Amino acid sequence: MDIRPALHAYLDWPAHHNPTRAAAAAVVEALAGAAVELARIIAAGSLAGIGGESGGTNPDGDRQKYVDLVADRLMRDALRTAPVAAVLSEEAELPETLDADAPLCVAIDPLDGSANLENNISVGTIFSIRPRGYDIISTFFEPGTAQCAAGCFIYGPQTVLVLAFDQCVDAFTLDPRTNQFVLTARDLQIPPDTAEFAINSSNRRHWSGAVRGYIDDCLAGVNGERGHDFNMRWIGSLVAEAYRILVRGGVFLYPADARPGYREGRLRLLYEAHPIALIMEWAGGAASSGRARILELSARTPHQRVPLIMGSARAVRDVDAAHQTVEPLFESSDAPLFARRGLFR
Ligand code: FBP
Repeated sequence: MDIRPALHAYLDWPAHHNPTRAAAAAVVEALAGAAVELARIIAAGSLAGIGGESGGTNPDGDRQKYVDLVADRLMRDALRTAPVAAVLSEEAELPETLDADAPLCVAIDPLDGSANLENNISVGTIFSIRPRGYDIISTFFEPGTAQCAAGCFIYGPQTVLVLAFDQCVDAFTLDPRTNQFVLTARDLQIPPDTAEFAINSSNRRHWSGAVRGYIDDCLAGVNGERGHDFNMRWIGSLVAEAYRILVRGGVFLYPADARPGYREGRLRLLYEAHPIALIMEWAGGAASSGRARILELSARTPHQRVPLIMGSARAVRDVDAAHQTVEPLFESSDAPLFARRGLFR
């Protein structure tokens, strides 16, 4: 007999003890409903008739695909049915107020890495849930420790929900026969040590000395400071990288680099780094900018970027240590993140 609970049963059980938890459960369920529909559309690929670019750009200037807009609409519509005061989406300039009296705020990347779809590579929806503060908009500018739950849907060979909830990280697989997410891995734990790193090394010449030093040591293998050989992976899809790390450990780096527009890294703090950092930490791993714990950072703008190093705790600690011993490459930069009163000083 299959005794693995479906998402609804998993979320339902102690809901009445804690109103914030019950509200967060309702948000997760609403998003899961939208994810079922989005998974169906993604699986149909060009047959779904939403390939190609919409002609618009998102607030970061990335060209939007039709499927980005479809994902945004699906997730927003779902959140309207849940106790959500405001939603901040990657696809819109500013947060949208839904029900000002509702207890939660949600930041969401409706379809992360949509460029990967052309190559049939896994993509995802990433979400971050936090209790609404007195002022709705300022809620989004609280540090990542304010999150009460977070997760990501991965649309790949299987559609999987990774959920950080009740201080625990569990994984659910979408059963296409019932359209239900079913618990398939409980209490994921990231091994503290790893022999696998992930970085886009085509940017090596733009990296800081700290990142270059760390990766050079990994590449030196048994002859380097780490004392063992490393394997390398780079999928170019944040949710897929995070899931691999949850399953078998590893360290992922998307650092700041010297390219124009990358002085604060590439990934967005509110709907990429914060939720993924919560997942990492609750699974026993770590997430850092190299200079600070991601969960202690607050955004100054809705679409703020941040360097992200995440994964096995000791590897993240080693990257942090490299940042402490090597002078920052961007010392003279006027980028706020590195300025004297920036986030990291
Ligand atoms: P978008 O948010 O712009 O869709 O892209 C994010 C992302 O695809 C991440 O998932 C991935 O980690 C990163 O970009 C890859 O970046 P690059 O192409 O610079 O290696």
